[in-house]
Amino acid sequence: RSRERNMVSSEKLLYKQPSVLMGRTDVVAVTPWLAPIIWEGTYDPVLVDNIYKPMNLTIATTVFAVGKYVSFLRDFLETAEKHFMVGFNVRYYVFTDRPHDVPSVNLTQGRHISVIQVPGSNRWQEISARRMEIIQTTIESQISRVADYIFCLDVDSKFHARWGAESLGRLVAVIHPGYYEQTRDHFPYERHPASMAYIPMDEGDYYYGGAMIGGFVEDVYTLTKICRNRFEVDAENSIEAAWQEESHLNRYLLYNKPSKVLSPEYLWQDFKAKTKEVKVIRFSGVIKNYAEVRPN
Ligand code: UD2
Repeated sequence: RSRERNMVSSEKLLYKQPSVLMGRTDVVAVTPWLAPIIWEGTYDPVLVDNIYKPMNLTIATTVFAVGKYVSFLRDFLETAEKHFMVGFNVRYYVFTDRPHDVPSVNLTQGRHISVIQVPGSNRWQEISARRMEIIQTTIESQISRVADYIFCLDVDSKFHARWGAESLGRLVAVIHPGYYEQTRDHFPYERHPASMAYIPMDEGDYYYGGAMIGGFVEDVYTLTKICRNRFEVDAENSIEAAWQEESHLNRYLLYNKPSKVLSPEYLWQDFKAKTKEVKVIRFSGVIKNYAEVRPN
C-alpha cells in the first residue's frame, strides 16, 4: 500500500511564507545524508496536515504490554488519543499476555484497537527483544493489508503534545534523549566484534532510541526481519547485545540510513530536565520502578 505520495495541497491555504534565510540556528535540522531532523519550528503543522490528511492514510501502532506493563496502557492510549496522529486512521495493536487487563479506552472515529495475545516471559530482555519477531510476523499476517505506515512504541510512555504527520517517512528513527550531546565513542552501542550488532568506536551517526521505530510498513518489515535474524544468530552464539534489540536497531540504521529522524522532542524521559533546545516534549518515558514492573 505504501507509495511515496506527491505533496499536494487540496485547497488554497494561507500560511507564513517560508524563509530561505531565517530558521532555527540552535539545532541541526538535517542529517549529512539530507534526511530532515524534526524539531519544533522547522515545519508548519497546519500545512503538513493539509498535505497528508486528504491521503486518507492508515497508521498502524504497535505497543507491547507484557506482564505488569499492562498498567501503563491506559495512560499511553488516552494520551495517544489526544495527541498522536489526530485526524488520521489509527489501528493500535496491543500485544499482551493479559488480554483481560487491557483497559477499555474511548477511541475517536477512525481509530481501532486489536488485542493480540503473546506469551509472557521471565526475562524482560526477552520481552523487549522478541518485539522484532512479533512485529515482523504481525506485519505479514495482518498489518501489511490494512496500513500505510507503522509506528512501534514503548508502552511505559505518555504523549504530551502533537505527534503528527510531520513524522511520516519511509524509515523513521528517533534520537535518544540521553546521548545527543555525546561523541560517538560514548554511545552505548554493542562493542563486541563477535556480536551481529557490533559498531566500532569510529562509526555511528546518532544513538537512536529503541522506544520508537516507524515508517512505511514494508521498510519496517525489512528492518524487523533483519534485526530478528541477527538477534537469533547472536543467541545461537550465546551473545546478548548490550541493549538487546536497541543495539541491533542502531547497527541496522547505521548502514540503512533513516529517511527522517525525529529529534528528542519525540522521545524524552520524565526523569530528565528539559533542555533549552527542546521547546516541546511530545512523548516521554514515565519514571518506573524497575524492581516493581519487571519480571526479574
Ligand atoms: C530501553 C529502550 C527500549 C528498549 C530497551 C532495550 C528507550 C527509551 N527505551 O528501555 O525501547 O530498547 O531499552 O532493552 O529507548 N515490555 C513489557 N513487559 C516487560 C518488559 C518490557 O511489555 O516486562 C515492553 C514494553 O512495551 C516496554 C518495552 O518492552 O515499553 C521496553 O522495555 P523497557 O521499557 O523495560 O526498557 P527500558 O526502559 O530499559
